[in-house]
Amino acid sequence: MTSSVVISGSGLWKPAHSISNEELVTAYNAYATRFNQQHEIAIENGELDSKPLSSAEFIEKASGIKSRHVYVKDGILDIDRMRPKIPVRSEEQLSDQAEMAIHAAKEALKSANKTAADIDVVIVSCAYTQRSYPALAIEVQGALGIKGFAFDMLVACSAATFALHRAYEMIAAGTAKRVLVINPELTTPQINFRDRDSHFIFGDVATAMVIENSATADSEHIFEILSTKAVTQYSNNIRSNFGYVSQANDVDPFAAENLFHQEGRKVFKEVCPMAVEHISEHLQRHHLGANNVSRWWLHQANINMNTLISRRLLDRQPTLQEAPIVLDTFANTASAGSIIAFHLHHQDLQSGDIGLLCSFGAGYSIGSLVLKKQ
Ligand code: CO8
Repeated sequence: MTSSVVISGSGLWKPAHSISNEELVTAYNAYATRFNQQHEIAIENGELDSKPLSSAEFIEKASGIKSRHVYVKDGILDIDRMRPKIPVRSEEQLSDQAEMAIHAAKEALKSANKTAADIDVVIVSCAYTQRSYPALAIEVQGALGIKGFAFDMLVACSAATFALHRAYEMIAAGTAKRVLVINPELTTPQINFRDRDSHFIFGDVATAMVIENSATADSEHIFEILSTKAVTQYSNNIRSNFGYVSQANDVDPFAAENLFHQEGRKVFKEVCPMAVEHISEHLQRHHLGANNVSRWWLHQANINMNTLISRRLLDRQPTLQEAPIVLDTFANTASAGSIIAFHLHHQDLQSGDIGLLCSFGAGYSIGSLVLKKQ
């Protein structure tokens, strides 16, 4: 039997805390109402814009999101703070994101039927890392007792799929035996909870996958990676300007313009056709049509985006079994969304079934993998 590159296990860790749309909107509206009262005269004189009120109904209709998991809830709903209160850890302690990563990594190792001794590469890939160095991946490698090498990768919402591409290439080239790809998406510290347009979008979570050669894979659910495809196209429509140069710029690194912000409608209009074209071309590479795909593990930013993309591909509305939605309870978890969808919805597939894993988001960036159940 010829060898191939496979996903042999996956893991998911979700924080114990969650916030419903109603809780989030109550806090935001209390903040906005107080702001408008405090600045009544400046608003009347046209010197300041009033803060518009948010609505739980709008959020669910526009995005499909009902609630989100958060690493730390304390502080987010406090209208005098409106950001999570994450206690600082000493340099001797495990960092927050490394801890999140390890939870997901352990589950992925278990489901792949592997131990830390079997892994020789660790990639931590996500939208943000909480420091520049030492790499979180090396911290995770050390904490798990993994030999070999480790590195971090940042590609916003496509960080997970792009890291899977690197893992696939390393296994195919024989430069690694087994790669652990982990996505600790700690998004809440970068959310502007005072911004009505984006306060509801994100949640925190960690996911992980083990990639190896089929010759060594012996887990219950094994998915061959038939191929990978990536594309990027520069856009200013989703930005986070927070960065290490802020000190030299003499700007507040946490000012609104440096936190996550986007032109959501433009993103929607521009990314959906890109994703449809990308996925069609990727499937054509294998002489497959959309109707040959049994499972769509799509990026989880907005239910209306997923509906539009899958309708254009299939010429019909897919069932929830075909194209699972997890963003209702997880919200947008940056690069982890499609991996959560895979993790929770792959066990029922039969040998030979085809699945498509795809992320799309900031950059813009799109990454996909065509998978076949063994
Ligand atoms: N409550 C009530 N009304 C609202 C609210 C609210 N919370 N927010 C906006 N409105 C209003 C608007 O002001 C507008 O009013 P008006 O018509 O009077 O101007 C009206 O509702 C409609 O607004 P929109 O047209 O903006 O509403 P949409 O239907 O487009 O929905 C969405 C907004 C949900 C943001 C939608 O556009 C969307 O999801 N777009 C796709 C965006 C996307 O996928 N972005 C990817 C971001 S993630 C990424 O790639 C980076 C990951 C990095 C991680 C970051 C961690 C922090």
